Amino acid sequence: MDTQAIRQIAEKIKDSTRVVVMTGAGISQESGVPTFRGADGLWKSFRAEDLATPEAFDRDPVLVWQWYDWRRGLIKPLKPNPGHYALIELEKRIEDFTLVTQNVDGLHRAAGSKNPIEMHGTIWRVRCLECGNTFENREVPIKILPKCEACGGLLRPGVVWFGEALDEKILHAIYTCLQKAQVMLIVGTSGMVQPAASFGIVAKRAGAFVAEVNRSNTPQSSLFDLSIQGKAGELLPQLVEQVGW
Ligand code: BV8
Ligand code: ZN
Repeated sequence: MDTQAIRQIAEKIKDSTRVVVMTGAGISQESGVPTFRGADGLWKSFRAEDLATPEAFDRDPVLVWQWYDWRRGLIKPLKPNPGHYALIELEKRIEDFTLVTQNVDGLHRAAGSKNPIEMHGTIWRVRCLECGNTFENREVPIKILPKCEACGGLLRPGVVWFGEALDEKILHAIYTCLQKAQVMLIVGTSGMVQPAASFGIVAKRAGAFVAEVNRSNTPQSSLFDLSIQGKAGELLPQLVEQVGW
């Protein structure tokens, strides 16, 4: 455990009022949610291009819904882990704290995060392709193919697929907080998916101290001020303790 590095980040956080944290699938791994590209990867038996795209849904909505239904069933009983809860502590104590997550599992909200920016949406919301109605749906299993109660139209998962643009307002909010951040933590992401993968550099160029928390080195590790290796569920609570509020 790199205590020196944790101490260094803790000092930066202690002296800051504007902190942004971005998380990826790695922060949910210790809750039992398979990551996307790791050995236990969700993608293991499927390729992203096969399922998490609008073309795939047009081609075979039943297969795509079977995959999401399987993931929802997997995630439903899972609980946040100490890594999620450590971020709640930061949220409580830092004047201007923003949590951005690539994850669609809903575990940050379940842990009590007040206003996580779920930039890729959430697996617990659905959207009607006919009337655009979006609403929460936690049915497991979900009836395939699910239909809109309002208009009978086909529902799709309320997530952002590859090849789909992110919500403009969400992107604007993210870039605004990246521009003013004094510290950015990047937790549990392989840095493979854009535009999320560029956020660390955007914050760094705007003057933030950027630290990566990941079980292993990533292609981006050398771009940041610090990169500490270890499990988010262990390192983040240590970091909060080190700040010593
Ligand atoms: C867009 C929702 C433009 C769906 C997801 C070529 C170059 C650049 C970009 C592109 C390109 N070709 C295509 C693109 C664009 C594409 C993209 O980036 N593709 C990649 C694959 C190359 N991006 C898009 O399409 C985005 N939209 O660009 O729009 C546009 C503009 C106008 C008009 C039209 C289009 C939209 C991308 C959103 C995709 N949706 N999710 C769903 O989940 O079903 S992305 C998906 O990947 C998840 O959200 C996930 O969170 C995310 C990123 O993965 P990670 O979170 O990093 O997970 P991964 O498994 O990879 O890594 C886990 C990490 O955790 C590892 O590093 C591991 O070491 C670590 N770890 C594991 N355990 C722990 C741990 N760390 C700490 N503790 C632990 N215990
Ligand atoms: Zn509808």
